[in-house]
Amino acid sequence: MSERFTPTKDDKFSFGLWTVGWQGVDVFGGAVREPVDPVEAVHRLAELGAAAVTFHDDDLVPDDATRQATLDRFTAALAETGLGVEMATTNLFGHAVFKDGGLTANDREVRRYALAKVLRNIDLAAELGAKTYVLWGGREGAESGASKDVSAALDRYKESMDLLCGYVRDKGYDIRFALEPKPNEPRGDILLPTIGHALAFINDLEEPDRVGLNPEVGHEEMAGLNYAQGIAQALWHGKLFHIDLNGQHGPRYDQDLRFGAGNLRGAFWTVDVLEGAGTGRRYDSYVHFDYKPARTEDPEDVWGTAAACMRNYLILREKVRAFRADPEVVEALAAARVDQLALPTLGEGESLDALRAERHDPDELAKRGMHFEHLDQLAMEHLFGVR
Ligand code: DIG
Ligand code: MN
Ligand code: MN
Repeated sequence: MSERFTPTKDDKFSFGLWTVGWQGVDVFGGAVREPVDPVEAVHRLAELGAAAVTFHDDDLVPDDATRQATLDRFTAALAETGLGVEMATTNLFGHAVFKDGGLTANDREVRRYALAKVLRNIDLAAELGAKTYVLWGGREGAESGASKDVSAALDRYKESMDLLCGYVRDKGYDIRFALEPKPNEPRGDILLPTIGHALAFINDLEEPDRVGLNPEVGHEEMAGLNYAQGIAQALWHGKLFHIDLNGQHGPRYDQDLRFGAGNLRGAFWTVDVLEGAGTGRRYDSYVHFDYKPARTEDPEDVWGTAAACMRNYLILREKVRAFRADPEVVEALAAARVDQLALPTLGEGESLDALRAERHDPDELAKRGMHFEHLDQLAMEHLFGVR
């Protein structure tokens, strides 16, 4: 493979242990691959050029009997490779106890167990230097209306988030929380299903500044939404704390394809937004992948899929930079009046009366073409690799 798209730690790529460790299970079939030792994952990902790893508690320390020995081996591997732990999260979805969720389970004892499980892994996250703690409420939801009092569930979600923020504050941990929306699967309908729902929820927390988003490509696309537009709004709110990149072909089951292997145009615009998209509001945290190597792949192929996630990002980043630097694109952006959108509608010190006194001819205004298709064709030709 060419040196041109070889990742380095400066690219800040990171992977969940559960990704390369995915055993290929699906609803209709069991494991096709053996579990991957977290220590092997650290070494292999470091060799591929990743900068960090992330984990659920159960990915790394599933039981107390081996907890300390595993942590000793894991931290030794981090030291040997220079890989960091940039994010951690809790598995509140795998064990049967969470069949009706964790933090919003109807069963109060389950909620208390879930909260304690999160608190324990926050301590470990802080110990390992993670600065982001993700909460994906995959089981927080329902299949039927009467079974879940949504208002009460949101009260409990808020209660938990406020308690967790208070805990991090009192402990002095340098950790921020990132909520990960998803519309459905495994629950029929999941609470906080999209970026918009999660942003609104965060506003009602006691310490909203401690909570942001970890949007995943496939989850917004499952809801029929535009991921690039969603993360642009999250950036606008100052809430894009983390990202889960992967691939998805629109509204269907959660495919968790390697990055770039789903909606490729969407991946191009996603990288454009993350890189600053001309607006300068760029994402400067880890480029994290949450994908699942296909069931068809053998253990060695899995590492190739991880390399491909990073390679696809670097290829698209080069294309996006070429697009933004292309003089014909600069011209086409001006013709599309994209720069005019950055101008306040009301002039400095201008009164609304002055604005209302202006006379406009809407029929004349309507004749102004926007030339968007030419601009989009240029983008596609960069994506095709012919510019
Ligand atoms: C699934 O999209 C979720 C879980 O893998 C995990 O809780 C989170 C981590 O980013 N994404
Ligand atoms: Mn995810
Ligand atoms: Mn997913």
